[in-house]
Amino acid sequence: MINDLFLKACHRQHTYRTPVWMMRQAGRYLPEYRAVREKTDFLTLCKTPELAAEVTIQPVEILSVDAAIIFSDILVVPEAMGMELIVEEGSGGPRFPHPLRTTNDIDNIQILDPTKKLKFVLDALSLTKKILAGRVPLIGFSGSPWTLASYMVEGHGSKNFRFIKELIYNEPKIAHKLLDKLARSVALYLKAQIEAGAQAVQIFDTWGGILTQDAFHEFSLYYIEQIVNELKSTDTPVIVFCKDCGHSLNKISATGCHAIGLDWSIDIGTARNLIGDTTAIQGNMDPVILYSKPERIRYEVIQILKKYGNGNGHIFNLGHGILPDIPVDHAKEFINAVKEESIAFHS
Ligand code: 1CP
Repeated sequence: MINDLFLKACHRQHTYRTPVWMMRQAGRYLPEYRAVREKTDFLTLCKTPELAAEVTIQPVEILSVDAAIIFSDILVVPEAMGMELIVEEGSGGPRFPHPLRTTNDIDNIQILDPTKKLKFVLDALSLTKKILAGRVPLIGFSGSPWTLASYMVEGHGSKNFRFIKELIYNEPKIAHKLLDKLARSVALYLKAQIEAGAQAVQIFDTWGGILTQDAFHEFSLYYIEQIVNELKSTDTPVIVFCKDCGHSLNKISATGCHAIGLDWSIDIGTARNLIGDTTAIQGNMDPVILYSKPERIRYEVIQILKKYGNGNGHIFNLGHGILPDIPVDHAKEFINAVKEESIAFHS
């Protein structure tokens, strides 16, 4: 491994500077990604290992990030469990035309066999790892059971999540049945990704923050903890990113994950004090700051480095995915600023 800063930071070991990567770093803001997408629809790109590997490596070559994240999507999991998935070009976005709305629908959902149904992701990981040849570590990922269930029951992104909330409040046992199937499936999926070459895995709980604290613990974090436990024997770093869940950092840390992903709504210094030096922290610049002038981007990077303070266990990232129309030069300034300015904090 030529650059293992990211893996060292996950384990809270000493590094000479803070490693940095960006959620959604393979994406539309890169002209090279748009060139591939002009010739290929989104799901074909996900399902063709050579193309997925190509776009996974683009930000490593163009921006020199310290980790690659496999190009895929969280929504291939419900598709592999038997749901039809449609991704429309343009503003439509991904959707499930037949969302889960009855007990029968939920009973029909099959536990995932990743080696059969998501072999394309595993093949993409093996191929990408081979091409990377140790330049940077490769991250695998999955949606959390709660976030996947939200899409499966709503059918698409939602403003108030009426249907999934109706399910947890009116039929909690049935909601738990679905979440249990998803937790087993995600654990099998992430184990298979690790076997295929993923050197760390991230669980995206994009919609954990729409719940009350109690409901978050019961319907989201409980299942994330099951998955973290299942992965312990692999000794592979697990990053848990629950967006808008600053209220539960101690509980997230108690799952035994190696790193907590932070969104920008919580001060990273406060988060570090709360968690103590037991769990690494990943984050947390507001992705919208990348629209501002390069000098301002650098200033904001320095503020986060100062708030985290001296020492190990910080993986720099945005607080959510990079937006599709960010100028590439601004993304480069972000990466370079972290690399240059963080050395002072690692004496
Ligand atoms: O090319 C395109 O225009 C499609 C846009 C796109 C991309 C680039 C989608 C559709 N997915 C992706 C890739 C993707 N998705 C990655 C790639 C690896 C990387 O570089 O980071 C990852 C990690 C994801 C994960 C993902 N998909 C999440 C969790 C992270 C997050 O952003 O909160 C979620 C919620 C999705 C669902 C999804 N996929 C795509 C869209 C537009 C959405 C959001 C749907 C909605 O809520 O309406």
